[in-house]
Amino acid sequence: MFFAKSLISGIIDVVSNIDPAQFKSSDPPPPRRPLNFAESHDNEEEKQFRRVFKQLAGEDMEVSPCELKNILNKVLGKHGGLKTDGFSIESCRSMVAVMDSDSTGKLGFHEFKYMWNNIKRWQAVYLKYDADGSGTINSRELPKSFEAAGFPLNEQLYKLIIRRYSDEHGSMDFDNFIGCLVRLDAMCRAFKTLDKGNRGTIDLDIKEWLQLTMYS
Ligand SMILES: [Ca+2]
Ligand SMILES: [Ca+2]
Ligand SMILES: [Ca+2]
Repeated sequence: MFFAKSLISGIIDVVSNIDPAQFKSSDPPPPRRPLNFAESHDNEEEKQFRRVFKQLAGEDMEVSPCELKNILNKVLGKHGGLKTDGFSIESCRSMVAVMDSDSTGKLGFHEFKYMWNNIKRWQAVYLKYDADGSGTINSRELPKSFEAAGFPLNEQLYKLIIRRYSDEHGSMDFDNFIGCLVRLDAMCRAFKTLDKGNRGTIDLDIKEWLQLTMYS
């Protein structure tokens, strides 16, 4: 009982001095539309992205957690300036879950493109705010990098994130950084969707709470 009490008051402490209006979670992915790979209004870049997506996603035209893992490890692990021990299947399952707005269990073109653009942006943030050039984001570098990514949090939340995503020396490597931001972005979007009157609070019953937390 004591544990539960202190846990809850801890959460309330953390939440009470946070203003969700400050968070710049990116716009949600546009609703699913029929995939027609010759959409006439596409510019060259979009066409190229569609071609690449077709190859990555395979016959079902959707990116599964396993496909996502291969893509991320192939493409992102190659950058010399960042350290990573590779994206795990568990972290890819989590990223797919929080991005899967149409509940197919995989990422369709728009869901994938949205996440990919965010990852590219956050990769640039990671490299820029790795001030000591260690290839990882330490606890001093974390606040500025998260602010630059659009999420000014408070000290308590940074501590909690370090506990969950960093190693025992407080350093966050690239796959953890991306996994954390994909989740943070998705959770902020979920909050904004549920907070219909922009009151800064939401009401959830147990089923809604579990729906939100168990598929993430
Ligand atoms: Ca696939
Ligand atoms: Ca999906
Ligand atoms: Ca560093």
